[in-house]
Formats: sequence, C-alpha cells, structure tokens
Amino acid sequence: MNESRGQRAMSGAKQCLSAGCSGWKVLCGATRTPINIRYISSVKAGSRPSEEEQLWETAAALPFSAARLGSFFQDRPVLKNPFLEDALLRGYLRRHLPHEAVSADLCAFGERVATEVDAWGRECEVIPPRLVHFDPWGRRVDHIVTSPAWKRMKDLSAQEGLVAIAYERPHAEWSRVYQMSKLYIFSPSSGLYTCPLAMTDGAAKVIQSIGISWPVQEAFNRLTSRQPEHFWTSGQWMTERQGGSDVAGGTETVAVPQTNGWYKLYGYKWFTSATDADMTLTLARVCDQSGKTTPGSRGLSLFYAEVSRDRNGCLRGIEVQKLKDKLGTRQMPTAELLLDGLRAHRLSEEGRGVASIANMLTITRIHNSISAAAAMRRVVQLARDYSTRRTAFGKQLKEHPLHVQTLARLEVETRGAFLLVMDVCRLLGREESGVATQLDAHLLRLLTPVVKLYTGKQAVAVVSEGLESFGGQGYIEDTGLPVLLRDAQVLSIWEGTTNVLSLDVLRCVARSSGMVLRAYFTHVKTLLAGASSVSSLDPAVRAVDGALSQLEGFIQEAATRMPGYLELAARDLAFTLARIYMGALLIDHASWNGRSQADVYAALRWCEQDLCVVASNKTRGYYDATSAGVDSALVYDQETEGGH
Ligand code: UCC
Repeated sequence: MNESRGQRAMSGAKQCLSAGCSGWKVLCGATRTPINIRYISSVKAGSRPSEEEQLWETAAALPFSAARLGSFFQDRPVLKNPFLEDALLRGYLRRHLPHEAVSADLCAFGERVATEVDAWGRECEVIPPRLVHFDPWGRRVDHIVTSPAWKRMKDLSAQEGLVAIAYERPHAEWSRVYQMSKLYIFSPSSGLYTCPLAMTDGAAKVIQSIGISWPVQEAFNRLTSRQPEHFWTSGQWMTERQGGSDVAGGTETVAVPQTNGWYKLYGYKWFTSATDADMTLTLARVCDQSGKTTPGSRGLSLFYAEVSRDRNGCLRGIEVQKLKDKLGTRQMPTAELLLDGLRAHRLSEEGRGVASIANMLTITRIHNSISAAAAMRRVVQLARDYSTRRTAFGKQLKEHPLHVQTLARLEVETRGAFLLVMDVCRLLGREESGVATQLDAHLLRLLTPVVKLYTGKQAVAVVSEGLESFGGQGYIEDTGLPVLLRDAQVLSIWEGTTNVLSLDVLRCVARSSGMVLRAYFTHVKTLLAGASSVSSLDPAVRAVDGALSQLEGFIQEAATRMPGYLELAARDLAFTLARIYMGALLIDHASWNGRSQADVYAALRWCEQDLCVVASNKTRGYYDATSAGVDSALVYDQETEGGH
C-alpha cells in the first residue's frame, strides 16, 4: 500500500533524527502534518522519493507552515498612565503645585490617555486627512475630510480645558504649568492635535493682549471654551511661497480696504497647519488707494479672518489648492491656500503685524517645546517598559548594563528638557497673572527661543536613540513607534528654525541692551546658591559656576569684536545658554527636600558635559573673521583640474 503523505513526512523526519540531528527534536516536537503540499502532491504515488524530496518531507515536520507560525511572539511595549509613570513630573508638581485637584485631574487624564486617547492618535495617523475639491454636482467645495478620531480630539480638548485652563487661571501663576502638564501627557497620543491647540492658544493670547472687543470677542470666547459644540480652533497663516523665516521679506498677501472698515485679503499661503480651523490670524500688507503697499516689516499688519462656507458649502474667499505631503505630522491637514478676497478684520495697527503676532509665536514656541519634551518622555517610557519584556542573549534587556546606561543617558536629556520647558511655563504664568518681575520678563523673552531651539534638537536625537532600543521593531511603521521620530523632526523646523531662533536670541540681547543676559546670570547664580547645602551636588555646582564664568568672559570679548563674530557664534551661544540653565535647574530640583537619588544623579551627569560650548569653540577659532571663508571653501569644495 502507498504511504500517505503524512506517513512519508514522518519517516523523513525519523530518518533525520536517527541520523543524529538531535537538535531538531526540540524543533520538531510531536508528529506534524506535512507542510509542503505543493511539492509533495507533485510526487508520484508509490515512487521512491529523491534526496531533495526527502529534504522537503523532513522540513514538513518543522513547526513553521501556513497553518503554524512558530510559538514565540514578542510582547509589545505597553503604554501605562503617563502621569503615574513620570517621577519627575510628579516630583515637580509636588514641589511647586501640590494641589490634590491637580494631581487627581492629571492622574485621571493620564489614565484616559493610556487606555483610550492613544488609540485615537493612532487612528489619526492611519486615516490621514484628505481633500475633496468638488461636490458630486461639480461645485468647488474644498472640503478637508478628517478622521472621526481627529474630531474626537477636538471635543476632548475642549472638555479637558487644554486651552481654557490658561485663561481660567484656576491656580493663578501656576496655571500655565498645570495646563502644559496636561498637554505634556497628551501630546504623543494626540495625533498632533496639539498643533491646532498651540495656534488656538496663541490666537487667544494675541486677542487678549490686543483687547477682547468686537469683532473678536466671540472668537476669544470660543477659543477658550470648554463646550465642544462651542469650541473653535485657530490657524496661523504666516508662511508664503518665499518662505516662513523671513516673514517681512516673503509676505506678498495684500489687504484691500473695504468701505465698511473690513478688508479683503488676496495672496497665497504656502504652509498652513491644521487648515480645518474655524478662524485664523494672518499677516498682509494694506494697499493704499493706488494699490501700493509698504515693503518690509513696517508694511505688515495682523488680520483676523473666519473660515466660513456659503449656503452651497463652498468656502468663502479661500481655495484649498492642495494638502502637503509631509515626512511626519501626517495626521494633521497642512494646506496651500489661495486667499481670493477673504473677508478680514485688521487686528493690529498698520505696520505692527510682526510685533503683534509675536505673542502667538511665544505661545506656539512654548507648545513646541512641550511637545519635544513629551516625545522624549514617551520614547523613554516605552523603552523602559520594553526592557522588562524583551529577552536577548539569555536575559531581559533591563539586565544588560549597557542597555540601561543608554536609557539613563536619554533620561538625563529628558529631565533637562522637562525642567527648562516647565520653567518657561512658570515664567509665562507669572507674566500672565501680573506677578512677574522685570527679571522674569527678561528671562521669558530670552528663554523662549532658547527652549524651543534646544529641545527641538534634543527630541530628534533622543527619539532616534530611543527607537534603536526596540531593535528592528523601532523601524516598523505599524508598531506605532516610527511616527514619534517622523513627528519629532518638524519640531526644530516650524515656528522658527534653530538658526533663526539663535539670531532671535542675539536680537533680544541687543534690543534689551543686554538686560536679558543680566537677568539670566542673576537667576542662575540664585539657583546655584540655593543648592549650597547639598554637598553631593558640589561637582555639578562647580561645573555650572565655571561655565557661567566662561560665558561671561566670552560675552565680554565678543562685545569688542565685529558683528559677524557674534552671528557666527549665535548657535553655540544659544546652546550654551540652554545647557547652563538646564544644569542649574537640575541642580535646583535636586536640592529641594523632596529630592530623590535619581534627581541628584541626573544633575551630576548633565553637568559633566561641555556646558559652555561657545567658549570651547571660540578657542578653536570658529568665529574668527577667517573661519567664514574656510567654512565656505569646505562646503563648496569643487574639485578643479590640478586643484589643491
Ligand atoms: O506657521 C508655521 C507653521 C504653523 C504650525 C504651528 C505649530 C505650532 C507648534 C505645535 C506644537 C505641537 S511655521 C512659520 C513660523 N514662522 C516663524 O516662526 C517666523 C520665524 N522668523 C522669525 O521669528 C523672525 O525673527 C521674525 C519674522 C520675527 C523677524 O521679522 P522682523 O520683522 O525682521 O522682526 P523685527 O524687526 O526684529 O521685529 C519686529 C517687532 C519688534 O517689535 P518692536 O517694533 O516693538 O521693537 C520685535 O521686538 O516684533 C518684535 N518681535 C518679537 N517680540 C520679533 N520677534 C519677537 C519675539 N520672538 N518675541 C517678542
């Protein structure tokens, strides 16, 4: 009688085992049904199997087949309550805002983020926005269709008061810290909904600073509402075809005055984020009667416009030309808009557009920094969880000291970022509740570009390293991990690139005649003095103190040099300001009564790096008159015939 396919497969396996392949025993286990149906079925019944056939039949007893995929499955990292998991956040709030109501709210929100909202964020990524230009009857409607999860994010944002808290001020000067703590927990799970919230907060701030009067009173109420059906988000349309950094040089949009006191805007906005907003703030040049405009910054005014539709569902005064195809932030619609007679109200005095929108820039830059710190915290939290689930080389990742050392370095970076961002939020809260000193105001102006530029860079580096700790899985899209890196990449680009913000630092130093730096030195010294009783922090205190002296020396010398010298040093100077200040904050946090060992260790570790990079690079001649030429020769190095 012919052997059945199963019997033949078994006999192949037996042959192998009896031939001494004892290792296979483990793999094969008990009897298995054949797997290579296609091959085996082509073997004639009764014929003697060839060697190759025998091999296949042996393989048939292996545990992998269409019906059986092997028994090992790696556990995924689990997102636990991001508030409860964050010792630094909880310690910071215990120290500065020890309100039961705050920690109860953050704990409940953190639970909701982990168990419910995080999945919505994923849905926003998986169902990205799309643009429908025409309705079925041919009308141009330019409808931006977003996922149900994106809409739920809007309702959630209102209900949780993610903008409102800053204007209700339930905890006076600490209200910004409270609001931003919620956003910090929310951000990596928000599907980028934090972007419209940043602009919404910025718009509310601008309106409040200019005066909440008609016709923007209603808008202010909506931007700061907790009622989902009432809540509005705002856009911030600043970037045109010529770019987003040189706003004064690149804004072509014109505002044509109407007889009723309103304006009509005509222009092309090249990069508008979260374009499904209900209103926007934007810049344009007012035309005189002969159609002339004033060039440069002095020609720019700030406008308020609502995004509305007519009876047929067509957008009024706007055409959405296309949605942008971006590396990250894909959850959020970003569009190119043609403004074709958009009805607008001038909010600022004529020619005071940039100065008037600066308040919005301050707010969005702080939100950006919160997102950066939150992205770092999230990747570290997930990596830490994963290290308890993943086994390699015979033990869990958390038992590998080199792996833990890498995570510890990420933790130190994350802590530095968190404390700097929260300190800027503290300063903002003080300013808004009317208790800020002149020193606070100077610090806020100086540290806003510093925190944005430094944390943006840190986020990319920390998230990238963090992904590596998941091995290849960190590179696989549907794990939900790579989106953290793709989204982090924008943080150093929008709302002012690293170099543009470094120049903003120089500008605010010059405009304040150095007062912002004086405030900086005073405050860092105060923080260090407060740590004098904790001897374990001595090496860190000495390092920051030494770096501060080096920085002072550098500034004194730079003041005697040509302007180009400082421009070349701008980026290193900004990094130096960040590192020293972060060091001082880490020391300060490690010196309060409720400190932990980890707080002390993080401060010591942070302060071991080159804190005054601007002094180090000065000694290397990086900012000398000749270095610009040498840099240029290197960058544009053209191989010439017989050239040197
Ligand atoms: O729109 C974009 C995407 C939106 C996405 C939103 C995401 C939100 C974050 C999400 C988190 C998840 S991206 C495009 C963003 N564009 C920028 O950020 C602009 C970058 N460029 C700059 O920052 C430049 O430095 C400019 C545009 C400010 C330079 O313009 P000007 O006209 O040359 O500036 P001036 O002449 O230096 O300043 C004009 C006035 C001065 O006031 P007065 O006249 O009273 O002395 C300055 O003091 O504006 C004041 N000013 C400021 N005030 C300028 N910058 C500031 C500032 N940073 N803070 C306070």
